Amino acid sequence: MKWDIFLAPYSQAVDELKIKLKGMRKQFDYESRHSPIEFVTGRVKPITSIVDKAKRREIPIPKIEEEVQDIAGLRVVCPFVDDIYEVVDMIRARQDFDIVEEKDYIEKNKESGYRSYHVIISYPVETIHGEKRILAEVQIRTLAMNFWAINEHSLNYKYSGQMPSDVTQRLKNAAEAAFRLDEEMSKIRKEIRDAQEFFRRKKD
Ligand code: 0O2
Repeated sequence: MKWDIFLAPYSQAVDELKIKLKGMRKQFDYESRHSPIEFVTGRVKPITSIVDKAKRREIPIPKIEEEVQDIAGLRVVCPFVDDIYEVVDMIRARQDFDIVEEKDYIEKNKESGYRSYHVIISYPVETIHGEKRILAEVQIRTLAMNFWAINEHSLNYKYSGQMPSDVTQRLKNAAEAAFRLDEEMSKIRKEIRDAQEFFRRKKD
């Protein structure tokens, strides 16, 4: 497998999608409107993680392209839960890629406690040999969900997937606490927005 050649279109897709999604945020700023996007990140999955995932799922190398959907990964982090659905609607309305699948781990969180909304897209990359469509995963989550997921991911790495049961339970509790924080923040959202508007006007 020539990984450099294989990964080149994924890398291009991540770069392009980062610009496009960050562009959405900027447009809200230009119009002085509350942005449902706090920040955007993106990465190409490291080769070792691609190979590990393929082994775990018994995916043969030629099928990786089709079956590992998150080689190109984008993350959109939002202040509030409602913002996630606003971002999903904006993604659905776009004409520059197609949605292949949506996974709502917010309505139904994963066993670990993980919450996020995933949109799998088919993205056309222009290459010197013509158009190549690749799959990319856009994870949309709140700041609180992101905080939880980053910490859980590090712990999983530390324990190589063999997490002690007390840590697993604490993480589940923490996931519920993060979700309650999101709910409370949503309730006082109008006050927070008014305060942000007040500071913006003062700064101008
Ligand atoms: P990494 O290291 O982030 O790249 P499926 O066949 O649909 O059940 P699949 O294809 O793995 O499984 O998709 P899924 O479950 O939607 O997960 C895709 C990615 O979402 C993961 O990639 C993680 O980034 C994130 N994710 C899913 N579940 C969890 C979780 O319990 N905790 C955390 N922290 N992140 C999660 P990778 O390849 O697993 O990992």
